[in-house]
Amino acid sequence: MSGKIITLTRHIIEEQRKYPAATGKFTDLMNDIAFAAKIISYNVNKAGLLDVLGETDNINVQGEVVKKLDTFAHETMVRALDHNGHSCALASEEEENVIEIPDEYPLGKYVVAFDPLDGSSNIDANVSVGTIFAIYHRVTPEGRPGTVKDFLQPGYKQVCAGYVIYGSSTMLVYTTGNGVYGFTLDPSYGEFVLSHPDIKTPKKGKIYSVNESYYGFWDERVRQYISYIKQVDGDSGRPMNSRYIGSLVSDFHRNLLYGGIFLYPPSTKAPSGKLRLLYEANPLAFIVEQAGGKAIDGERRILDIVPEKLHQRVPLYIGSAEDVDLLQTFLKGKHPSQKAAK
Ligand code: AHM
Ligand code: MG
Repeated sequence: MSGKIITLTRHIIEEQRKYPAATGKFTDLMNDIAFAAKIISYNVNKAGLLDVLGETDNINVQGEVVKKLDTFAHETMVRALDHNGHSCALASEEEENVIEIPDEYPLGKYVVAFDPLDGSSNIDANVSVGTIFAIYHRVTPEGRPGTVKDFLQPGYKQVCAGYVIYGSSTMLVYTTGNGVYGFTLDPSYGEFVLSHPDIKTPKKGKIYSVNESYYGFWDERVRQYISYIKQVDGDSGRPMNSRYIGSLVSDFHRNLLYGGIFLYPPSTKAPSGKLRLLYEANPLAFIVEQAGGKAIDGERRILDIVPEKLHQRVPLYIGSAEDVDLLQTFLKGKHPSQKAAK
């Protein structure tokens, strides 16, 4: 053991030193996200104790009932990020419009889009939930508040993407395009400590994660793929193993470490799927690609999609490269087993 403890702050500072033009603003911004994550983590962990569970009367922009902890996580992120002069606007799953920086605070060169507490419908059952974030450079002129235009950039332009998973331990995983790094929160001294350096996802995995109750609402080709990976054929490693928590960060995190594929296909009920491009699909796509995996919407690379709306939904197929490739072969109708079925 080297005895070297690398905290998140140290890691970011050392990474930023590689860029002589770095101003320190990005380091500040990441520290603010980490601070928010610690507060959210603390509150998620004691949720049942503090009577913070249960539903508020509000309906969010997606038409879903907002849990109290969603609201808390949203407010925590906004309060942590709005005053340090690194951002010119924020966007949250819980807020229909772009969140402006209050007049009394300086404006910065970044925008941050986030899902403050993803998977929150599972919280009452103690299932792991997460915060997902994506950071971009603004594209509108400096000195003025940011606008929605700053957020409607394709995912490959992300400066940084990450998530925090509030699980059996709290972990922050992020990339700036130089590999994927995971930090585990040490609750005794409140620091994120590097525990997973340079995460790589297996080229091929064993796990598939999808809400199979929608089977009857999917396109035939998606059904054919799912039927195929469930067939018994030891030589090709089938059947694959089904794992679905219904909490994106948890499903994604497990598959990132173990290998496999997560699917949220379009259906006749939800023609664009359910997940949101800006603060769910894009950040996870950036991370998976940096870990050697792939993410597509069925036809396109997720990171190439130019968003049209802040809360745009997108079908998502994400995971190990070979598993995503196989799925794509099915979506194109080009797998030999599909011809045999005709
Ligand atoms: P949320 O952002 O309202 O929490 O919804 C997103 C969640 C994801 O975490 C998860 O992957 C998905 O919804 C599960 O959806 P479904 O219940 O349709 O399988
Ligand atoms: Mg969400």
